[in-house]
Amino acid sequence: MQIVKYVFQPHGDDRGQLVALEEYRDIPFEIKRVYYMYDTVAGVVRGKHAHRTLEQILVCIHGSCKVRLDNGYEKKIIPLERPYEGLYIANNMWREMYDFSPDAVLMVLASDMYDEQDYIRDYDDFINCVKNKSLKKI
Ligand code: T46
Repeated sequence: MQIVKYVFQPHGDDRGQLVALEEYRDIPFEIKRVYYMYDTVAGVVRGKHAHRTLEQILVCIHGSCKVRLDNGYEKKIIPLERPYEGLYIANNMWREMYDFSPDAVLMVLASDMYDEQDYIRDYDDFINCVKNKSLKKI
């Protein structure tokens, strides 16, 4: 599984750092939605779903967390601990976010509006979906 991590350009000077994200320039899709999570309770695992079409970039802009990605064949764990790094998550990818530091703020840039129909929340459904898609490719 190929992990796509973007390293954004920090514009630093003697006042501190600033990162700017522009669609199609720094982010490979039109940004239709931004959301973020914070005050995540210790030990919690968020996500536990895949998306049919949605693409996203996750940036832990404060603190740290880990993301487990699963494409149905392979799993990888990616630590997010720098405010200038973004993890790209394509569609049809099971994701779990966990190990949040108490001060973690995880920001997500999304390619589309919120749509519950786009979620695959059952792991067996996700596996069936992935396997059916690779069968169609043959
Ligand atoms: C994802 C991971 C990385 C909204 O009303 N609008 C929104 O745009 C979002 C994202 C959520 N919500 C509501 C729906 C739920 O009542 O906020 C509540 C928590 O959402 P959810 O349980 O889906 O949050 P996570 O952290 O499990 O997953 C989220 C995104 O939903 C998901 O697309 O990929 O972050």
